[in-house]
Amino acid sequence: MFKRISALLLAGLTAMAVASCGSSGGGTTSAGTDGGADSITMGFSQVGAESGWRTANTKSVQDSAKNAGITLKFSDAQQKQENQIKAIRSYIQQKVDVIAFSPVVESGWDTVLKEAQNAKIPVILTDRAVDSKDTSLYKTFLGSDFVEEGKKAGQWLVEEYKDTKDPVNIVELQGTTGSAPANDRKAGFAEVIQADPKFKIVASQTGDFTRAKGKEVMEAFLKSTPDIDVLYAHNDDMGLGAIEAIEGAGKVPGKDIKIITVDAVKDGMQALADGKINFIVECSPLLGPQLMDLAKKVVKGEQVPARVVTEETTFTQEQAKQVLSTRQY
Ligand code: GYE
Repeated sequence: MFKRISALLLAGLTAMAVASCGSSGGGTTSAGTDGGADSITMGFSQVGAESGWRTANTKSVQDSAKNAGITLKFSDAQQKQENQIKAIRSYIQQKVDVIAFSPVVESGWDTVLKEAQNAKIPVILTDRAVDSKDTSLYKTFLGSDFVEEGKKAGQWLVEEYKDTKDPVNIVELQGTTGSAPANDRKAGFAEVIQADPKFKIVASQTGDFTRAKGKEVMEAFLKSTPDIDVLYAHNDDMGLGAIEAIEGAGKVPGKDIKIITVDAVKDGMQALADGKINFIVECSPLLGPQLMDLAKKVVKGEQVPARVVTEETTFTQEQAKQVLSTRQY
């Protein structure tokens, strides 16, 4: 009898704990699967839904939280820093156990990060970095090395044009202005190609990491800039938008204009396999599992590395054909 009562009591308490975990508002909330007394609540402020990369990243974070038994409070900032700051403040107010976010731009985070620190809530940066001098404001930064990605794009170009002395006119579609991937992919690429003066960036503008803006800006480039040899787009989506513009102008993408992009999402890989893109530098969005592991550790107060770099590769057209059918995102 006693055993039965205590079992019922335990079941009741567990149900209450699960309910209280999943009930508080703010963004889409999904309850964790273990829900016990030591379950963790994470507030996650996502950049937006601007690209295929971002969609895959969001899914990875949400699925991994579920698998790890972490209760996730998720919000989408629609590419606006002010929305991210609001979300972080609301997570502080709700006293979540850990805050993770992908900062849309690099600058302007010190005040809100200080607020989290004062509230003793650990912060994890995922995907994109901040330029805060005080690195004690966050526990770790998990994501790609964007400078390295830019260098890989540049190295392919140098190799591709190694037998010509003629000028190579490049147009560049930059990511979101002020974002770490836009700054770093630009810098890494420039560093490699500047070794040879035949490479000239003849136009460079932001396409905000979206397909629509990529198309619009490429249309403008095609009108204003004769003789474009190469397009370097900081992500697949802008490259895919630009392909529409190039075809609309009666040119053949991948032949008349060679195209290099970054990400390697499925649509990008399809265009690469089809010969419309020439080279893709991979940037993995599947950060969820590592993020959840790091979150568990920082909540327990364990030491974690200050920087966790994602492992990535590159793809040629032939390689894209081989892996396309097994590409997850
Ligand atoms: O490359 C782009 C996305 O921050 C690495 O953001 C991410 C970038 C990614 O919109 O497609």
